[in-house]
Amino acid sequence: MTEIRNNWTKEEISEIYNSPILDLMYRGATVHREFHDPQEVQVCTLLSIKTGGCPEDCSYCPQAARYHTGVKVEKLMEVQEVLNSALKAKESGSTRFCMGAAWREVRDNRDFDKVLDMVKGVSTMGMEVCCTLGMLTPEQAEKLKDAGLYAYNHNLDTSEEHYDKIISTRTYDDRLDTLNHVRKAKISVCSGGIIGMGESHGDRVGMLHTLATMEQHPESVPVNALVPVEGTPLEDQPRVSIWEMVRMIATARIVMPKAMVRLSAGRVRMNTEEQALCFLAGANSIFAGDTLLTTPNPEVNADKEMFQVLNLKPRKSFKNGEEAFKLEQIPSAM
Ligand code: SAM
Ligand code: DTB
Ligand code: SF4
Repeated sequence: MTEIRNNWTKEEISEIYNSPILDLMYRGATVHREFHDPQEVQVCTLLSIKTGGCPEDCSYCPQAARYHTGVKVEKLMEVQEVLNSALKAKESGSTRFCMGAAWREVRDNRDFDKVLDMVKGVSTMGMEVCCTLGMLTPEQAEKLKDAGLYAYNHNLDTSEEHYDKIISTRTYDDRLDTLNHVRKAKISVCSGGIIGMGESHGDRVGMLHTLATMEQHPESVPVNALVPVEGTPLEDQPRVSIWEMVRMIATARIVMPKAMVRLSAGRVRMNTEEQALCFLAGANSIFAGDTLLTTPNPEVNADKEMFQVLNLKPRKSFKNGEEAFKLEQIPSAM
């Protein structure tokens, strides 16, 4: 029986990450089978509710106002438009709907009130509703929780050491603070990162170490491969090999056995065989739909075919319902 540990050392995680690839995949697959149904993959949909014009300088991001990327700046979408999209996502089989805004932080204004209405609306549709809106105060986290928010995405993106080479307009501690506010508001935590931004293997291990030594692991860990976008400082980064993606996924699975490990950005450059390796290693979620937030994603039909070929079935929503309940019971999260 594998125990859930929060006392991993960097050396232990590094040893796992650097183990022979077939051993690593086998171990990831084994832990995966102990905690999850390996045939199940959760299908999620992303919607960019507020696109572009962001004041931050994240070097990977096509939505930062300071880079010339061709992303058109748009104001916050209307509530009804968002609810229509959510309904379509549900009808096409998604069980989690994530709304993203190109904001540095949430401000207490009419736009936030609209987002609260969007959250209320989507949560009544029976999907897991997630938001990614930048930094939050404890009070804003509470308001989102009261509106019915199930999960909040806020990625660490990379290691603490590499962070200031990627982003200068906020700190790693800012990121951790928001994650704490989310946890305290009893919202499910979604936090992961991106590989392929010039980081070392040690940086990848460092990021996983930060996540895996949190008092409570994030319930959801997205692993993104950089989608290099013309006009961003990282436009010329070489593509990461599939083996690096597999290493990252298997290590995340082994050190955070219960988490949903999400094969996120970068699938558009992977074939079915490569994605199969990721599922084998422990990934159990994808984003479906022709676009992620602003960049392309595999066609819905191609994903349907992949599910058939790999005998995968979409996972139902709220299978971690009991986890959400447990969150209420943790005194330190009060
Ligand atoms: N503005 C909010 C924030 O930064 O937290 C929410 C939206 S932001 C676009 C959400 C996440 O998308 C980022 O944390 C990053 O991990 C991921 N992302 C953005 N651009 C990406 C890219 N080109 N390739 C891979 N992942 C990317
Ligand atoms: C995450 O880790 N990946 C998703 C979701 N969380 C919000 C976003 C990927 C965005 C890729 C770049 C784009 O499409 O703009
Ligand atoms: Fe803004 Fe988020 Fe993009 Fe950074 S990742 S530039 S905060 S939208």
